[in-house]
Amino acid sequence: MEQEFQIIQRTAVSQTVAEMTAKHPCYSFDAHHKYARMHLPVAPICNISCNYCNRKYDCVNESRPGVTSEVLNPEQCLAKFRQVKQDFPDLSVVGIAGPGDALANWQPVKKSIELIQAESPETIFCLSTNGLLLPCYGQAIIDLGVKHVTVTVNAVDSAVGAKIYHHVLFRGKFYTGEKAASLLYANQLEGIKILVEQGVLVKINIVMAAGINDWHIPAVVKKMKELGVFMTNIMPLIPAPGSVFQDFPQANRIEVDAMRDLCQGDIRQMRHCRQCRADAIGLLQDDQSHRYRGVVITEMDSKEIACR
Ligand code: CLF
Ligand code: SF4
Repeated sequence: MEQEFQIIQRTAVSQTVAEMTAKHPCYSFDAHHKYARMHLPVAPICNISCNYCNRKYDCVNESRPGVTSEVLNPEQCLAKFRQVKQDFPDLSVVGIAGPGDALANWQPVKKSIELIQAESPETIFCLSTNGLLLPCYGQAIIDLGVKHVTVTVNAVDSAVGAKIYHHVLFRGKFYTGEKAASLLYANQLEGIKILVEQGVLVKINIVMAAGINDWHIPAVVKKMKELGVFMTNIMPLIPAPGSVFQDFPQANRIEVDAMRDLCQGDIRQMRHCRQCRADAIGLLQDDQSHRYRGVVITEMDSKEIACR
């Protein structure tokens, strides 16, 4: 059977990116036992509203709804990075996965990355986004040297998307229904193309919601394959209390695995995702974030979130 590193080499644009990816605990199954990642909770604002989200919690596109993360500024992120790096010599990746959207908070995100890059050029950076602002910031992400970006794409059809997204706020305008869903999807498409064309390895997260988009997921995966993404990560919906979907059943492991098996023929499937927190730290299977909390600037407050 083909070894994982050979598969990565085939997809990555260069040997350097392949070697980085082999140390990325989410992009490489083999790496997740050995290499740690840390998330910088530097992105509190979100610009869309997913029906499975309650903004009192972290972004559900990458996280399990739980207690709210603290939010740090870039200097605090650097201080926290220094501390964590000392404790985890195998820390390979610094990611930004909320608690809102990485690109809706671009200035602090960029500054945090630059501060850490200056001190630790070997660190791999990773961003997670809903993709709405990818056409605006795709080139800036590339210029910053980020090679790993996750985009959550739950639908490639505006009628399906309209059941998942309550609204989208873009360039000062508020969109709902199919208009919101088609705008989001158009921007995701444009943004993913920009990234893939310039050698960024794009991972697609798909939240599987029973009766809403589960039947549609194979079509999403096929479209993402066409765009040249690296892998898809089909994740079960975890209904956040207080969200529109709070009473929806959560897909069980067998259903999610069956969907991954179905889509495996099209594209590589991530199967070791832990739906971790916006301030997660450590090996995927052994989160140590509780040891590093305490520098709180603002508790997440829905009144402070731009899109609500
Ligand atoms: Fe973080 Fe996400 Fe980067 Fe990984 S998490 S920004 S790609 S470094 Fe990983 Fe966590 Fe799953 Fe995300 S296990 S929720 S896939
Ligand atoms: Fe919530 Fe925004 Fe993440 Fe959707 S993209 S789950 S609305 S934080």
